Amino acid sequence: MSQAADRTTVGGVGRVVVVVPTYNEADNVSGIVARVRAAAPAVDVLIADDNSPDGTGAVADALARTDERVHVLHRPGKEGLGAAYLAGFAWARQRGYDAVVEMDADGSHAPEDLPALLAAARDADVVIGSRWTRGARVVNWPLRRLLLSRGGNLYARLALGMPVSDATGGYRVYRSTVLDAIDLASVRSQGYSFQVELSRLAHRAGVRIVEVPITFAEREHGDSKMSPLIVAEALWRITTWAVQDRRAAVRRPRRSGRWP
Ligand SMILES: Nc1nc2c(ncn2[C@@H]2O[C@H](COP(=O)(O)OP(=O)(O)OP(=O)(O)O)[C@@H](O)[C@H]2O)c(=O)[nH]1
Ligand SMILES: [Mg+2]
Repeated sequence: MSQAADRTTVGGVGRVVVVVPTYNEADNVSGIVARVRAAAPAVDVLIADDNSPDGTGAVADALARTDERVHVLHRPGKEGLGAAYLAGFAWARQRGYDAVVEMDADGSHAPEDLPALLAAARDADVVIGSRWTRGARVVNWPLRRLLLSRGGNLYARLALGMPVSDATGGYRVYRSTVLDAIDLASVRSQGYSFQVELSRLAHRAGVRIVEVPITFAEREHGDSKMSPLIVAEALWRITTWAVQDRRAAVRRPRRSGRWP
């Protein structure tokens, strides 16, 4: 492999872009991009900004002007995390990337964990940076957020039958083949149920999903976009999918030898 190829590909994975959705992250975006570029120099970065009123888009443009590996997708207005990621995935697929990483801008997902996620992606189709697997750490999270995440994940796992400990987590690697295999046009989630919906679609597609422990830290700057509406959307969608799955299971013919 030539030196130029070495600088633009991740061994065993290929060309990788980290999609960072932003809404009012002007105080965070420069730091997170610098940390990504230092931790994983071979990856590109795409900031998907929803016309943040605090000027995040202009900060992102300034970063892109000084680093050709940094790109910006300006979207007209706030449409939620799911829509921003779908636009970022489409951007990456149009440009032939082999893998797409999801990462929050607020520092909760440590870029320093990225090499471990990318290493796991050599033998997996989806890698989930997990808060709830052995070796993971959650730092500075208030009790109500811990309970919400543990409870939400327990409900998602039981209701949907997925062997995933952190189905709501948003620090992930998707190989592009997975994004090609699942029907992204069917995705309706706006908030963080987007992560559960993609976990479900990947699980149903039968791809290899692995979890890697991460150190997750509470954001230091800016405001959370988490809201009761986002929690309600997740609960409602998970319940709807669970009912659909059970109905489909009832309709499927039995495989037992006792029945023709
Ligand atoms: N483009 C875009 N990004 C968003 C939107 N909503 C949230 N984000 C980004 O998605 C990431 C996660 O959002 P957070 O507000 O940190 O939500 P969270 O991590 O679930 O909640 P906290 O743990 O409280 O921080 C951050 O980088 C946000 O800026 C949106 O509507 N559009
Ligand atoms: Mg956050």
